[in-house]
Formats: sequence, structure tokens, C-alpha cells
Amino acid sequence: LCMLNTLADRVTYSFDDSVGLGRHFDGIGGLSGGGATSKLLVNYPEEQRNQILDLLFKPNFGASLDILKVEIGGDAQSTDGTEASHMHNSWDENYERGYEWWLMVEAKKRNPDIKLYALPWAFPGWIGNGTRSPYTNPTQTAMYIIKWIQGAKQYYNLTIDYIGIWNERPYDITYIITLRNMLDNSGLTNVRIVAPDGSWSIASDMFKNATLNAAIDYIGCHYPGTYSTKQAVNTGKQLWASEDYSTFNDNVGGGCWARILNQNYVNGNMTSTISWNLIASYYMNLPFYRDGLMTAVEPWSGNYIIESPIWLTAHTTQFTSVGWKYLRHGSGVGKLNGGGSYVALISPDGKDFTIVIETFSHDHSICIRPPLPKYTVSPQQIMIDLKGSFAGVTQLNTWYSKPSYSTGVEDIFFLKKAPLALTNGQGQLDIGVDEVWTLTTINTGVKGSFPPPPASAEFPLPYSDDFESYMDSQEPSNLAQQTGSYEVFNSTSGDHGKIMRQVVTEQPVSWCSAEKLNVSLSVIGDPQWADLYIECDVRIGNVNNTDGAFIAARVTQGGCQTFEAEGVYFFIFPSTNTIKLSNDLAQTQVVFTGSFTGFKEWNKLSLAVHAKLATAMINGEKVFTQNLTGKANEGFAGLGTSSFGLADFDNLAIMNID
Ligand code: 147
Repeated sequence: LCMLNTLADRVTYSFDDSVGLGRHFDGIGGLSGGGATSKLLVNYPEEQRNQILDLLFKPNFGASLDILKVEIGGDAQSTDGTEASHMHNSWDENYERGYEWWLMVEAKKRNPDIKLYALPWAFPGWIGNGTRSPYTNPTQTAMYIIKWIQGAKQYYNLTIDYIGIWNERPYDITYIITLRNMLDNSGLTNVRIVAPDGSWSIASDMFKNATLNAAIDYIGCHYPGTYSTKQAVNTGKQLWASEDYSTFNDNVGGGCWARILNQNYVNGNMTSTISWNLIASYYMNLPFYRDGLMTAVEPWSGNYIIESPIWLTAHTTQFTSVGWKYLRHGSGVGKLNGGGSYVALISPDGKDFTIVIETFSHDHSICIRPPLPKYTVSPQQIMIDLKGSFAGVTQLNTWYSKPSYSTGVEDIFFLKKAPLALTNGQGQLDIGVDEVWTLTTINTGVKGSFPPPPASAEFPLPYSDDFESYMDSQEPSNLAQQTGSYEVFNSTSGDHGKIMRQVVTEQPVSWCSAEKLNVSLSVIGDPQWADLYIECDVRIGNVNNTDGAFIAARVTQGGCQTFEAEGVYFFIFPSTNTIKLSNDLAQTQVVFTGSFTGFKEWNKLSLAVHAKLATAMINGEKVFTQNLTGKANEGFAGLGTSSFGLADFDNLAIMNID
């Protein structure tokens, strides 16, 4: 009797392709940029770097991503740093800057089928034609974007699949149509437009303007909270969560990710979800620390952490491909009665079939945004009932995850269980709370693994960089540019060899609304450094130059709030023989102004910060010892320029003081 009761209590969920199919699956992706989120990945030791790239991109191994989205650098801060533009000026073109080219090449090496999607956050100043908008000259902006797409092909043989408009900033109808026309006229008909990388409301303009509607292939919404709008659905376009997640990557972050991967389709008909970000490879104390699928913030040690989102991604990506189709709502896609959700997808040849079930509870799957309404999830006993093409399947391979939210309980990630046996297409499954189940005809899932990475270690001191080891145009390792853009040049003077140059000469068309400082800053090291010695050779020329430059300690801030960074800043202004000590980057808290008449072409600046004292030297000559009055007790080391404009840096050295 008991047995009968249990059976009677089981809710049956049918999976039936014979009633028709749902939408085309466009894939799960990760976003590098928006901005500088992969900065610290670049100079990892080769062995660990390859492991990380395998965990992200290699099919049947880890996250096995379908889409890599990257930022088109705009020479301006775009969340965790600045990414360099391929055209600092209208006459400039360079396809060797930054690390997104490299990352796309590495992704394609591992998965030639991975889709590439590119989007600008900011633009170099000349794109604005004297304004802060990229739309004053739509042809010019479209050409700038097309050059990037053509550069990808010409220099790296990369085919860009998708192009966006302006991240989370206003779209412009004329620009979108111009971009489409110019892509087509440039032989880039294959490049499809995603718009607007903001909200769904563009749908109403698409109904009003048939040319706009035709230009847009995918509507990309950010942080949709698993819902789209009726109007967006009614456009008939594919709908994407083209940026989502951005949640601290512990097991709650994992729960967020697993829940939205399913429910973005179940609730919102979204056929792609892209994680901001791909990999959290930016310093602690920069904004949104660890909001990536995994964490790699120690290039000096090689230590990295495979976080829960990697395996929760694998539950979908290892058992589907772009081009599969979802089943329909009600016949393979829906909500579970006891809470949670399920989706089912079928391969184009109709031979393979995958079900993904998630049962994340409210408190274990909260994302950064939007707020998540309360709901409950209970353990449930369900019946899987395969119909249509799959009625004759006798077993489904089973992968299982259950992240732990209690101390003393082990995580279970991507565990291959005994197959689920089916009789007449039916099989019983008992599922708990906070679980993911993949039931599939596919048998190739692999939980990829490597020997444990090296142990975590602090940023090593003493540290030095003479910039001789880089190719021209590269961005030096570990120096995380926050405003301005820094790249390696072959010096033309004296015995300096390669040097690092700040290259932004005018205010960019910025992305951060608060970015209003005419200043550049690059930070390095450990946000908890207190007492420190830093020295660097600095040259300020007299063409397109900055008026001053600085080295700094205890720098408190990066990201869009860089303009309010405090710390200990030693400025030089050679053209007026002036030196300054300031407690902030913006020079609103200047504690000392002095005169120095011994400037040469290159000047070795040094700053020693010890408890409440700062001592500065120029070319070996002490220029002041000052009492520190600022609030900043710890922070990064830094260097920069007091305004946009060129300046050169060489022989950076950082040491402990004890
Ligand atoms: C997004 C950006 O597109 C990313 O570059 C990154 O900054 C990410 C961090 O969470 O956020 O921008 C958003 C900023 C604010 C909101 C949504 C997205 N918001 O307040 O709803």
C-alpha cells in the first residue's frame, strides 16, 4: 500500500518532441572584459594557464563554453580596469594590444566551434568628435568597429560571429542600421548584430521601424532576472541574457548560475546566457571581486580555484551544442511542482536528448541583481516520461551536483551516477533541494582534472620590471591600469631599451558615469600593503605630453570610483619645477608643495612610506620627508600621470620596508 501511495504521489513530467519543438539553443558563454577581468590570467605560468583555459573552453572537460564574449577596448575604465583600443587615434591602428586577441585564439584552439561576440564599453576620445557620445558620426564609429572585426580576421584568422552596440548605454537607431549596412558592404554579412546589451525595451522601436528590426538578429538583455517581455517575445527574435550572473562565485553564486541557466529559458525564452565574467582575474579590492566562473588572481604563484559555476555550466554545455533545440513548454520545459525547473533539448539529427533539472532554493541561489522573490523548494519524487522519438530509450546517463551549504558536508560536483533505467519510456527519480541533474543519451561527459595548482602566495617582494621582456604594444603584467592605457614601446633615447608609455592623450568617450578625472593610474601588488618603497624612472616629453606624473603607495581604489582613490601620491611637474605630496589622486588633499630644479630628461622617483612618514627622492636626492595626514593606511602601489598625455616609465621597483 505504501509503495502504491508513493507511486501515486509521483508527479509525471513528459518529454515529447512529437508536439513540436521550442527555440534554437544559442549557447552558454563567458565574458572577458567590461573590463580588464582577465588581466591577471595573462602572465600565469604556462602550465597553469593552459589548465585554466582547458577548464573554460575544452569540450567535454570543464565549463566547455559555447560562446566567448570580449570587450572591444576603448582606452577607458570599464569596471576592473582599462582595455586598450585598437585605434587610440583616428590615424592609429594596432592589433597587438591587450589580451582579448590572445584569449580568443586560445579559446578557438580548444574549440574551433566556439562563437565569438564582441562589444564596446567605451571609445577613445576621437570617436566622440568633441562630445561624450559615439553616435555623432555613425559611419566613423561603424568603421572603427568594422576595423576591429577585420583585424581579428587579418591578424588572427578569427571570425567574429556577433557584434554589439554600446554596453548598457543608449543605443542609436541610425547607428545600428548604419552598422548593418556597412557590415554587409564590407563582406561581413556573417556577423550578426546583438542589441542593445541593455534592456528589452528596444523591442518597441523594432515594431516601429522595420529597417531596425531587420538589422537586429538577437535582442540582448542584461540581468533579466529570468524574465523577458511579451513585446520582446513577439518580435520573434532570439532573446539572450547577453550579460548575467555577476555574483560572488561561492556555492550561492553557483546556485544563482544553475538556476538562471535553466530558468532564463523556462521563464523568459532566452536561448543564451553569458556570464559576467568569464574568469575572475583581477585584484582583490577592485569592484565585483570573484564574480566569475572561476578565480585566478595569483599569476606569481600559479594558484587558481575551480569554483562551482564551472561544473554547473558543464551540466548543460557538455550535453548540448549550439543548434540543438529546446522542447516546448509543457512538453519538456517547465517548473517542478515542488520547486525548481527543468529544460530538455534535442540534437538537430534528433538522435540525442538531454534533460537538465535544477532545484535551487531561494537563499542558495540569490544573484547580485535583480531581487529574487521568495519561493520554496522541497524534496520531490518525480516520474520522467519520454514520448515521441525517445519513447524507446531504456536508460539515461546521469550526472549529478549538490553544492554544500553546511560545514562538514562535502560538495558534490558533476558526479556520474548509475544510469536512470526506463521502462516504456518511464523512470522514477527522487530529487532533493539544491541539486542539478543531467539525464541524457550522451555518454561523453568528463569532469576534467589536473594535479592541484601551486599553493597560494602573497605578491612577491622585492618586485621589479624593466619592461625588456615584452613585445612592443603589450600591456605590462601585474600593472592593472585603471584610467589611461599603458603599453610597451622601444625607447628612442639613451640606454632605456623598452619602456612603458601612458598613451591616452584626451578624455575618452567613457563608460563609467563617474569617470570625470583628467588623470591616469595603474595599480599593482597587494591592496593591503602598508609600509612600502617604490621607485620608477619617469620621462615627460613635450609633445602630446601630460603636465605631471606620480608614483604612489596605499592606493585605495580602482574601478569606476578610481577618481576618489586616496593614498600617498608623489607628483612631479617638471615644466614648472614643482613637486607635490597628495593624499588623493585628484590632488584635493595636497599636503606638501615644493620646488625642485634638478629635473633631467629621465628622473628616478622614489617614495618610501613608513607608518606616518613619507620620504621622496628624485635622482637620489631627498626632496622631502613629510608627516602623513591622510586616512589611507593600506593599498596598492601605483603610478600614473596627472593629466591625460604621454609619459614614459621604466625600471619600476617595489620593496618592503622593515
Ligand atoms: C554591468 C556591466 O556591464 C559589467 O561591465 C560589470 O560592471 C557588471 C558588474 O556587475 O555590471 O553593469 C551593470 C551595472 C549596474 C546594473 C546592471 C549592470 N544595475 O544596477 O542594475
